Amino acid sequence: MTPEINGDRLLARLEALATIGRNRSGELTRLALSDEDTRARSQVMQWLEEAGARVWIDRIGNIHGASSGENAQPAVCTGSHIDTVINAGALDGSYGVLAGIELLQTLHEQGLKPATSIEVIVFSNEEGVRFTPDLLGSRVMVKDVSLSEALAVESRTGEQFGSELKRSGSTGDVDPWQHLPGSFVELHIEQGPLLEATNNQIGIVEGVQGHSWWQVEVQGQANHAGTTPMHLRRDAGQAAMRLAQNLSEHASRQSVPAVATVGTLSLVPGAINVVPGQARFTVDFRDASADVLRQADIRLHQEARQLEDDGFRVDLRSISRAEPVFFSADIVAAISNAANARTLRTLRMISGASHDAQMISRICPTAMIFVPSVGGISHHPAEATNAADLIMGAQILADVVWALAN
Ligand code: HGY
Ligand code: MN
Ligand code: MN
Ligand code: MN
Repeated sequence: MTPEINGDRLLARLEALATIGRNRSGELTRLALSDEDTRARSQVMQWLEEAGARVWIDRIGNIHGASSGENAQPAVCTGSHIDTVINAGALDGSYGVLAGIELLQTLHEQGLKPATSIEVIVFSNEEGVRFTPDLLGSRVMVKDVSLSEALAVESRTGEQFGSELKRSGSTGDVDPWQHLPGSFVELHIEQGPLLEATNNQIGIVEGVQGHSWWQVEVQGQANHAGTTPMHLRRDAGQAAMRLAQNLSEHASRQSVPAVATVGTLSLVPGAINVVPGQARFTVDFRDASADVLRQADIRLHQEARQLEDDGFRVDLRSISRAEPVFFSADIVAAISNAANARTLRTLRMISGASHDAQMISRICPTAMIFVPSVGGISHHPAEATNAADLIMGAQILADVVWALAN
């Protein structure tokens, strides 16, 4: 028998979690290990305890909550993250975490014990906004990044990840790789338009596209904006915008899902009447093909060389990279079976966003479940999913995890 989750409790908790980190103007921001994230972490640990889970934190700050099973097999794991981007929506990450906790709580209340234990993992610093690279908790778990490297990562304002972990009281003494999942299923909102556009209820995610993130610095010559003739300028702002435009056009000429985004840009000194002497910006490339992703990197280097030929100095620094992954056919089949059993309309798809599941898939059979995003909006306050879809997605997660654990 599959346990039936309590959808109303899930919705109420999503709402409660979304009040943590909301400022007076109504904006929700919980950057990794900020005071807001720290408060949300305590709340989530409290809910895990209420769900009867054994709760611990590992040395990179991932929170674990496990319900013990009859056997000693590695746990069937689920989970996601509760850190957010700036001015975020309420669902990205939080939904998967709270749906996992809802399953544990349901089992606890109904006195159901799985054969293999079921565990919820709340990964630290998934978003990578305050501390780059992203997916830090899962990267350390699978040894994509070493623990010491991760603890030494610094934010743009100079705080160290390790010190912030201590400050937030989030340091555990278990190595993240000491206790690994036997399988992993992550539930998430789609964050894109496909499910809604095709009128489907559940996305069966077969893989995640890769990403390559860069920090770029263009050095020109600052000068007086009124007196410096156009042909005598070395305007770093103009150069950066030209480069950004070329990357964007290049991505547009590739086939979907190739994308290129310049999401941050700052000009130095940053004054209305000064030709910018320096431009700093980030580039986010994504593609489902490792080859196309590499081509995008090469393109960036070619564009940088072109600017250098024009008299600028360009510095390129790779700040995060993840290769495209393809998920386990077995877990994908388990999701498909669960959705079919409830006669839901499903779509097989590749995730455009990054997720901890793409790291965890290196060490155990993994796949993801998506629910529709209204208007395809995410990383934005308007991020939304219909209540019925949220509840159904969480029930499918429960069905799949329960099936895998028994
Ligand atoms: O940026 C991403 O794809 C994710 O939301 N971390
Ligand atoms: Mn996100
Ligand atoms: Mn997310
Ligand atoms: Mn002057």
